[in-house]
Amino acid sequence: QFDPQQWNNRNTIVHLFEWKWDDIANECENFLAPKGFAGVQVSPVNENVIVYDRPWWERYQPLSYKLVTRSGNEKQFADMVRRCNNVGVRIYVDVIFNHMAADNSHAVGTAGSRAVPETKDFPAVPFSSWDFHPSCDIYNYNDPNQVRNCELVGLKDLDQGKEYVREKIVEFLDHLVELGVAGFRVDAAKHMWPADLDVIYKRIKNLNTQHGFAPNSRPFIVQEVIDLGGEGISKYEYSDLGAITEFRFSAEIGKAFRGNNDLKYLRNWGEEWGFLESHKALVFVDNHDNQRSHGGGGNDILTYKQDKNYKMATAFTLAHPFSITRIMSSFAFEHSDQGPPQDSQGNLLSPVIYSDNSCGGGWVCEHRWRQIYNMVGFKNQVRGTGVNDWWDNGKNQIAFCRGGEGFIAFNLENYDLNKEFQTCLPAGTYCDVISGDKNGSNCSGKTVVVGNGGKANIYIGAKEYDGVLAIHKGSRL
Ligand code: AAO
Repeated sequence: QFDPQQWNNRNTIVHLFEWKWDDIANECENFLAPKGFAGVQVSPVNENVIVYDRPWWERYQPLSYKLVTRSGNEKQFADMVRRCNNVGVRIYVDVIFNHMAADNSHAVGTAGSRAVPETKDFPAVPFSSWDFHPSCDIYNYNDPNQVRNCELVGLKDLDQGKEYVREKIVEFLDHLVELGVAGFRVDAAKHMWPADLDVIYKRIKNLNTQHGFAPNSRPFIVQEVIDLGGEGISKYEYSDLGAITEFRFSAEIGKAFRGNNDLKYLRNWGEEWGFLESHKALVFVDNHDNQRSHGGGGNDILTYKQDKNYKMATAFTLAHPFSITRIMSSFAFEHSDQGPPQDSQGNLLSPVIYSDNSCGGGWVCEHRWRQIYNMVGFKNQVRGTGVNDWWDNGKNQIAFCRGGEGFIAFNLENYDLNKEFQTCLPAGTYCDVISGDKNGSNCSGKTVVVGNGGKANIYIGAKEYDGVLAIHKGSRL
C-alpha cells in the first residue's frame, strides 16, 4: 500500500484544498495533466456537520458516509474521478474514520442528515454509543492509550476494534475504490491503534481495473501521523502499514529556507535527517493545518505568505529525489478558522483562472505558480537520476545536478551568486524555468549558455524576484 499508483511520466500530488469536484475535473484536464502532475488529494468527500460561519474545519466532523459535501455530490465526485483518471491524474481522498462530529446542539449535515453527537447517535450510518470509546479528553500526548482511546478536540472517538465499526469503514473505503480513487490520506491515524488499521487496510478492495489500474493493485495509503520526536507514539509504529506524512521534513525545510539553518547542511538531505525511508514518506513544505498553526511543525513552517522563501523550499523539494511529494494549494486566509471562498449562502466559489495561469477569487493556487509547476516538469525530466556535483559556499548558496538531466542553484544570501558551474548538461542554450517559460525556441525568462564540458555562468542576484535558477534537458532552446 506504498505505491501511489501514478503514471510513470508524472509526479507530485497537489492538495486542492476545499475545491469543488467539477472544478477539479476541469483542472485535471486543462492544467494538471499537461503540466505533468500525478494526482490530487481532495478534501473530505463524505457528509460533515454544518458549522455556523462555515469554517474549513467543519469537513473534519463526519455525520455519515454519504458522498455529499460543499464540494459536490456523489455523481459529481464519480465524474471527476473518471475524468481525472482518463488524463492520468490520480485521486486520493482525505478519509476521516477516527471519529465523528463533536457536540453540537443542532447537528445537521451537508446531505441533510441529523445526528445527536452528545449521545453518540449518528443514525445516517448508523452508529450508536456502542460503537465509540467512552468520552475522555486528550491532554497528554505521551500516553498512547489516551491519544488513541480519548477524543481528539472533543470529536466522538470511534472504536475501530469493534467488528461493526470496521465493516462500516471498509464499506465506505470500498465504495470510493469502486468509484476509481487511487488511495487515501488517513486523517488522525495516530489516534487509532496500528493493529486495527492493519485489519482495515488489508480488507479494502483492490483498485478498480476499469479505471486503468493493473489487476491486484492495492490502494495507496498515507497516514497522518505527526511525529516530531519526544511523544509517546512513533511514526515507526505505522510505517509498515502504509506511507506516512513526514512532518519532520516540513519543519526542517522551513527552518532551512527561512535562513535558520544553513542550506549547506542539505547536502545529505533524506533519511540521515531522521526522515522515513524515501518510499514511505509523503513530504510537503506546508499542509492545510500547519500553514495556519494547527497540527505539528512549529513556527518555522513556510507558506504562500513568505512567497520567495516558499518557492525556494518548494523548488528544493521537487529538485531532490527524496520521497513522494505533495504541493499545498490554498485559499487566502487572514485568521485560522476562516472558511474557503463562498457566497452568502455558504456555497463554495470556483477559482478564477487568469491567462497567466494564476488564480484569483480568494484562491492562491500555489500549484499554478510558474516556479512551482515548472519544477514538477523538472522532476519528471530528471526521473531516475541521483544528486551529483553538489556545491555550496559554506553557507546559504547551493547548487547540484541531477545526473546529466538537470541543474539547479539557490541563493539565500544577501549578496549575489555569480559563478561558473558544472551543469552536467550538453552544450546549448537553456531556459531557466523559474524566471520564465520555454515556448518553442523562445524563453520568457533568463537564459543560460552551457559550453562544451557542461560549464556555464550562473547568476542569481540577491534582490531578484526569485532565489532559484533551474535548467534541464527539456528546457533547451
Ligand atoms: C474544531 C475546533 C475545536 C473544537 C473541535 C470540536 O477548532 O476548537 O474543539 O472542532 O468541536 C481540524 C481542525 C480542528 C477542528 C477539527 C474538527 O484542525 O481545529 O476542531 O478539524 O472540526 C493533532 C492530531 C492531528 C490533527 C491535528 C489538528 O494528531 O491528527 O491535531 N490533524 C487532523 C487534520 C485536521 C483536523 C483533524 C485531524 C480532526 O489534519 O485538519 O482538525 O479530524 C501535537 C501532536 C499532534 C497534534 C498537535 C495539535 O503537535 O503531536 O499529534 O495534532 O499537537 O495539537 C509542535 C510539536 C508538535 C505538536 C505541535 C502542536 O509543533 O512539535 O508535536 O507543536 O502542539
